[in-house]
Amino acid sequence: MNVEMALAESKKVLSSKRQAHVERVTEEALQLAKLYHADQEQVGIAAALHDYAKEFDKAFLTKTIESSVHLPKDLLLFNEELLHGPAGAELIRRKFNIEEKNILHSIRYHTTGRARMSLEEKIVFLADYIEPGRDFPAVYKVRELATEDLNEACRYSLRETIQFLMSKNQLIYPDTFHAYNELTKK
Ligand code: DGI
Ligand code: FE
Ligand code: FE
Ligand code: FE
Repeated sequence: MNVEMALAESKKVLSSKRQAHVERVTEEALQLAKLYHADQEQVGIAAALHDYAKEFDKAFLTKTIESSVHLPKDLLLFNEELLHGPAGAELIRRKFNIEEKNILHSIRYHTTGRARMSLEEKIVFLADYIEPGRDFPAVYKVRELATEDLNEACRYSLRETIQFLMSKNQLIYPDTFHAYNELTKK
C-alpha cells in the first residue's frame, strides 16, 4: 500500500464530493507531516483512508464493530458519527492487511481523538478539521495554530467540538474528553 493506492481505494467507495474532501485532507496532512517531521507514508495512507467507511450503512458499521476483537462496544451507544473511524480501521486491517498501528490508530481515532495520540494521529486528526474546504468560525484560528503548535491546535479544536456538541445537547464520547484533558493539563 502507498498513498496513491490508498487514494484509489477510497475513490472506489466514496462519492466524488467526499473523495474531494479526502484528497484535501491528504494534502493538508502531508504538509503538516513535513512541517513536524512525521512519517510521510503513514500519514498519507491514513489520511487517504480516514473516511473509507463514511458512506457504508449503519447496519454494516455496527456489524463490523460488533465482530471486532479490537473495538470497544460502547461506540454503539453514542453518536452514529463515531462509527466510521473505528469500523474503517477494522475494515482496512482486514481488506488490505495493514497492521501498522500508527495508520490504524490515525484512522480509528480521527473523529474523537484520544489521550496519548502519536504525532501521526494528531496530524490526521487536525488535517481533517482544517482542510481548505472547511469553513466555520474556529477553523481560521486552528489553521494558524496548526503551523505554530500542533498540541495547542488539537486542544483548541477539541474544545470547539466539545462546546459545539454540548450546545446541541449531543452526547460526547469519553475519548474526546480524555484528549482535551491531556492537552490542557500543564
Ligand atoms: O467524517 P468527517 O465529516 O470528515 O469528520 P469527522 O469524522 O471528524 O466527524 C466529525 C463529526 O462528528 C463532527 O460533526 C462532530 C461529530 N461527533 C459526534 N460525536 C462526537 C463527535 N466528535 C467528537 N470529537 N467526539 C464525539 O463524541
Ligand atoms: Fe470522518
Ligand atoms: Fe475530525
Ligand atoms: Fe474526514
